Amino acid sequence: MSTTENTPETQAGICPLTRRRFMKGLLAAGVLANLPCGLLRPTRTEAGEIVYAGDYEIFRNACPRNCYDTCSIKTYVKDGVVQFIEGATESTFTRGGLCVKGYGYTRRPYSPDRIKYPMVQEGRGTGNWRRVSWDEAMDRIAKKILQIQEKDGNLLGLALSKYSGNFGITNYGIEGMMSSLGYTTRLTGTPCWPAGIDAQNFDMGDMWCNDPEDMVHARYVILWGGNAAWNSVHSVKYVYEAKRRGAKIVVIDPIMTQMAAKADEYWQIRTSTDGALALGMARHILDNKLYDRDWVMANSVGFEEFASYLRENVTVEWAAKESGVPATNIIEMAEEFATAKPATIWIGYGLQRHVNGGAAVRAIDALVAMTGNVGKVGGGARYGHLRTWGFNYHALLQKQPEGAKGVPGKAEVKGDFHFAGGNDAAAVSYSDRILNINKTAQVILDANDPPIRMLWVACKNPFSQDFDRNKMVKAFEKLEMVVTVDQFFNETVNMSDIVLPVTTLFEEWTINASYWHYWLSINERAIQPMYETKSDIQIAATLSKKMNALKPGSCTFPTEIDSKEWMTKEFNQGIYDLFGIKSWEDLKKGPAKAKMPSAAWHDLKFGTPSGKYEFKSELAAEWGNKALPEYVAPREKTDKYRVLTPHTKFGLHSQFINLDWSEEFNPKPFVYVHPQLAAEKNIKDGDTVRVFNSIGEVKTTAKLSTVVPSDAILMYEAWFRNNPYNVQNVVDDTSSDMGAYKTGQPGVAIHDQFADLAKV
Ligand SMILES: Nc1nc2c(c(=O)[nH]1)N[C@H]1C(S)=C(S)[C@@H](COP(=O)(O)OP(=O)(O)OC[C@H]3O[C@@H](n4cnc5c(=O)[nH]c(N)nc54)[C@H](O)[C@@H]3O)O[C@H]1N2
Ligand SMILES: Nc1nc2c(c(=O)[nH]1)N[C@H]1C(S)=C(S)[C@@H](COP(=O)(O)OP(=O)(O)OC[C@H]3O[C@@H](n4cnc5c(=O)[nH]c(N)nc54)[C@H](O)[C@@H]3O)O[C@H]1N2
Ligand code: SF4
Ligand SMILES: [Mo]
Repeated sequence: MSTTENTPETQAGICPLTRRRFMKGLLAAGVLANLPCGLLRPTRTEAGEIVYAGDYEIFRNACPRNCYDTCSIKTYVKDGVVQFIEGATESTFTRGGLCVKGYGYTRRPYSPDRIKYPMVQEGRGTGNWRRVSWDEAMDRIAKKILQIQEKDGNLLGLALSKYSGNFGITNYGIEGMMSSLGYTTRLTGTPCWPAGIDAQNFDMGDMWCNDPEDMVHARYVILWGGNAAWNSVHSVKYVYEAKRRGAKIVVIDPIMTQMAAKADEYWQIRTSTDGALALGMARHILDNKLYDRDWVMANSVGFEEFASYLRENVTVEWAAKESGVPATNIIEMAEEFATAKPATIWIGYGLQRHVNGGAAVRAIDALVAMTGNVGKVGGGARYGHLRTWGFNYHALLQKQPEGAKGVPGKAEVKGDFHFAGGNDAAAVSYSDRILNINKTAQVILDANDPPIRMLWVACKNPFSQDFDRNKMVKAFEKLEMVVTVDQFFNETVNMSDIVLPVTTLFEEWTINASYWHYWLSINERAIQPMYETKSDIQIAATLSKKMNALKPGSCTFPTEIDSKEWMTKEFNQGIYDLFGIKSWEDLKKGPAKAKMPSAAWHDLKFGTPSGKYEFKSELAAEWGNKALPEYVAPREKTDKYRVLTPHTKFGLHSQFINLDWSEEFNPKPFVYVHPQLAAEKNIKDGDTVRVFNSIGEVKTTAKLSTVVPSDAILMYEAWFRNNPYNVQNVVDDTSSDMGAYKTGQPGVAIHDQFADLAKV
């Protein structure tokens, strides 16, 4: 391993080039508008391929973040060092470009802040870190696991907190590692999109979206509760192309987002009232016979009951009053949507993070279905899909050691293992203890039989991304040992006893599929792992070696693994056929696109119990919801103003913003306040303010802005490395209405939060 040649010091020679490439990326991303371009002087071949002068080895990578776009990346390496990267041109989706965050990747492996070695902290939060060998780190960890086993007679005292830090398929080996140790406690579910997933499953029998590339064929596009201009930058070109071809673009969001600014029409809806707006539109469409009667008759059940519900309970005036969108505009939008063929709605994830979020998604789905837009090219209720994720999950599926005990009874695997944590369905007598990831702090505090003694954190930053931070502090106090596997010293690492350094995307093999577009990429090892970093599956193998040395048979995970081979073991004939490739090696030439029709539900064979689109879903009722897509009222206010904490342009959750390169153009966080609200509170632009409620407070700088409604406070979720800013101080763990059916746990009402604010 040539780690000695591959350090920030040896980087010095190439740094300016890497940096220029980054700046150029920023230019492309529109971040730096006035810098002179052409610094790299690339040339184009006749085929249009961009080539750079010099001798580079080119590798295939993929952005493994939890991002719609899952970009295919081409990585240029010289002397074992990443020089620069670009979006792969072979993917018509990535189309040669990355985002402002992605262009910062070249800094990530070489950042001086990176966690380089295993380290032990004497006293959580003290910063008193000491470098230790892998052997010592593993020895401490393995002995603790064996001690728990000894004390409790099982390993339910060992819990895993893992979510979306890296969505590479082989990273399901983290869940695999837990299974290989025994029956453990799993924090399952997803904070991200579960209410919408259940909603789409109740309506259609699965979550399945049209190819985003076919949005160009839409004649009318509603972007409802999503900010694609920041959160799925590569999709926006299809929105623009649809517009160029004559489509009308409408955005519905309480915040006037960047996406709203680019639309033809923007409606600043009252937060959490989307169900009312959708139902109001549906009522008008029904009354004016603008629905697609043939489609509804042939392909759905329960439409008559839905129509009765609308006639008896919904009027356009009521919808206007609830949502704040004027009745004349609801009528206009309903008529335009119903008569444009095809019309589509992109349902954002922000929309469903509410106590009535699943119900709202069902009402929006109903609008798309009743106008006959489901199953059509350029149509669809677009939310997400997992149709290209049919891997072997070889890394995930590990057996428990002989004689392992857990929760008595056969594992009841609710939902999809993508969300449910991969517990072993074949388990006969015992199962894992399954707890709700969206209530991580609470379930740690509540679990007593046995208590959670040890927490393994990987691909997850609970202090930054989970809810009710002050409760999380208390929960961590109850833990006897916390091990975090990460790249940077974030707040969760600071609250751990042991940290293990993990590889970046350039340093390990894996595969990346998208939950949005239809492309598949392999991720090659482009450089050797820096310092003493290891990937999560290599860490699992190292742990297994130690466990078995201390107590033979105590861990079934292989003790030596070849990561490249493990990547290849995830492929099967189904994947090859779907992507039209003969072998995974074909992906070395570039990403491949699934050979699927672009329209989800194109054959109109739905996955519901009736096989049809279900306006009325008994399954929804069984899971504690209304059978019809009825309106569910918003959460009662718990404080003066609503707090919105959506995603930022500059970071992906707690990732990217901490990099020194990013700090240059996004140095600090703000709370965005409407001038009217600011005036009431005597707050001026630039003042330090306190946003506070019953669970905590956030102190930061006010920025006055009319993009925010006057009854709401906006703070983007983020982690700044030199700033205690953390929105989870004021975001509690209230559940959303749906999610339990497919993901095992209800979602979380991230945007149903309230607080007051005051000048400091
Ligand atoms: N207030 C508020 N809270 C939210 C949201 C919101 O909108 N507002 N959004 C929610 C949503 S949608 C989501 S998806 C979640 C996301 O929550 P998380 O999944 O926790 O998000 P990330 O910050 O992307 O990643 C977590 C950690 O993984 C680490 N990591 C990266 N690569 C690897 C790797 O290969 N191995 C290991 N072991 N670690 C790695 C990163 O450095 C980071 O510290 O947050 C949720 N929380
Ligand atoms: N740059 C960047 N890109 C990302 C991410 C990131 O953190 N940064 N995160 C990735 C992940 S994990 C996810 S889940 C997606 C999220 O993608 P999106 O769903 O697009 O993003 P969010 O920021 O969660 O929420 C989008 C919008 O929902 C709005 N919203 C909140 N409540 C309501 C409501 O009641 N009604 C309506 N109509 N709108 C509402 C918010 O104001 C916000 O503008 O993006 C992915 N891409
Ligand atoms: S964060 Fe999203 S848009 Fe940016 S490089 Fe990664 S996948 Fe692409
Ligand atoms: Mo997410």
